[in-house]
Amino acid sequence: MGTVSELCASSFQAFLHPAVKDPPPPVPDDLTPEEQHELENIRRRKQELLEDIQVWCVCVWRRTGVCVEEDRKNMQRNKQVAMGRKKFNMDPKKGIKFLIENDLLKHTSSDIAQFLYKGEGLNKTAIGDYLGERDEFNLQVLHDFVELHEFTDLNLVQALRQFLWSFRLPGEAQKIDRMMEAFAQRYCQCNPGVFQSTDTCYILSFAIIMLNTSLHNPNVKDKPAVERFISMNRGINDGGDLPEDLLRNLYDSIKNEPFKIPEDDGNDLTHTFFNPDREGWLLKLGGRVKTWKRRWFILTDNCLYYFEYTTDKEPRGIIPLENLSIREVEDKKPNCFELFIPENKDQVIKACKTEADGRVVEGNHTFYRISAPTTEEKDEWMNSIKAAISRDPFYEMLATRKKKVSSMKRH
Ligand code: 4IP
Repeated sequence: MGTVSELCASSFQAFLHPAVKDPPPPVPDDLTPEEQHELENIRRRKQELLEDIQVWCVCVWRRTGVCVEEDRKNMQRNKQVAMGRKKFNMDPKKGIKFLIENDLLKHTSSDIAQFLYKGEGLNKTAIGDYLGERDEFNLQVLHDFVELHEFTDLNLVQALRQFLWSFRLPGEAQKIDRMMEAFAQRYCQCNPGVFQSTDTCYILSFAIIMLNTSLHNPNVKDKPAVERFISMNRGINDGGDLPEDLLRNLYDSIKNEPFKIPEDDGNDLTHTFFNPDREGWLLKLGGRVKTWKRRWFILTDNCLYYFEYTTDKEPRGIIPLENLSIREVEDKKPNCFELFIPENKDQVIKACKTEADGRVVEGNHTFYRISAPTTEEKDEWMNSIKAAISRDPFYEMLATRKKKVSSMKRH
């Protein structure tokens, strides 16, 4: 006996190409009329069954045919989605464009937000980069993305944990500002009445992130106690104080469990907000007179100080890093880098120095060229200085908001 599929195949062939019907075999005449009648019934039934089988086989064939086609299409689609994800991880905008062009994603902010929120196979740094973009469409995606988070009845630390885990916060201050603003708005929308304003929520969120760093980064020696956390956040609720219980709970939550940062490669929030200060010997080129001097450098408080000896109490010079940029440069001296004012060649950098007679005067440098003893030290100094430079806007952002909320009390 043939298999079902063989039977189907032959029946199907028979259905498509019906053979010229042979006349039915004669009914044996040694049968009784009842038996002859029975035989005819059996033959008719057989014929009906054969026809049913043929119809059934066509359906099966059609269905199987469609399935195969659908499987093929699905496989193709999955392949393209995987390719889209890869492209997204390398270049988020290109990846989204590819997915839209191939009808794998609708060109609407809500569909893209869903795609990012689901995040399947997506790199969280790439998600953060896409959400941080400033154009109108991306801002709408950011808005829709944040709306997908459900923060109702979560305390601020729980909500931050969820939010900061859904993508990797980019390092750029303006991007962080937009994202944290969107977060604060959503949190207040889900939990009306907890804070007087979204600014309060925003400021407290930053305070919590910084607390996380202070408590869990081994480079930060000064671990604030809960009282300090409470006093640091005085007056942030539109001029009034937040309930102490609420602040204590948030403090304990962070103390007991640090934030988890996606794709933690060491360049995390901890490093964004607090960088361990650096000190060491470097060579510095003079301003007007181009002589190299070996100086003891200390990086702290967003300034670079240099001393003649490590034991000197007064620095020979102070370079505030605000508004400066840093780049690697080639020189006869090895491992050189330079501090400069971006897009400005001739402007003298705001800095001060101590003259030989003890007078403190303004510096004369349009750039500060510095040489490190080794490539590694050059990289470390450059990274620390870069972080110190980029750290400043956070404080500015926060200071602006703090001013705003504390002024509310007076009006
Ligand atoms: C000096 O050269 C030193 O390099 C000074 O560095 C430097 O001041 C002077 O720059 C430069 O003229 P001489 O000692 O050979 O005279 P330091 O102060 O570390 O000794 P900076 O501003 O780099 O501190 P000008 O710009 O003053 O010429």
